[in-house]
Amino acid sequence: MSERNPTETGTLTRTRTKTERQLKKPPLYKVLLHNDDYTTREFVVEVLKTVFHRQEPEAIRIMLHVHHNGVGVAGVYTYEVAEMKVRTVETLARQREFPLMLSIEPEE
Ligand code: TYC
Repeated sequence: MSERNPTETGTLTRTRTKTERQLKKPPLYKVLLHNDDYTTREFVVEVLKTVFHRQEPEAIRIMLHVHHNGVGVAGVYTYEVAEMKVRTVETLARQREFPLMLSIEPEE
């Protein structure tokens, strides 16, 4: 369907077809976990399972990646969800007096 609508300035606008319409995806953000010397491996695996919905083997793999490389991706989300994940994990970590650090960065 392509209706042409003249405007006062003479510009033509056209209604977009369904395939032409931009089904815009929101920008996505990585939630990064950072290594430290005090947070236990068990706690990191637990948050990866409970907050980031990882299965145990994947949680262990991510935790070990962070332990050996200093940083790793816990999950990828919209900005608001990413922020909430970070706050939730920080709250859980501080309750246990762990210094666990997280950050958010845009996905390519
Ligand atoms: N390096 C910690 C230890 O040896 C484990 C750890 C892994 C801590 C990942 C934080 O994001 C982290 N207990």
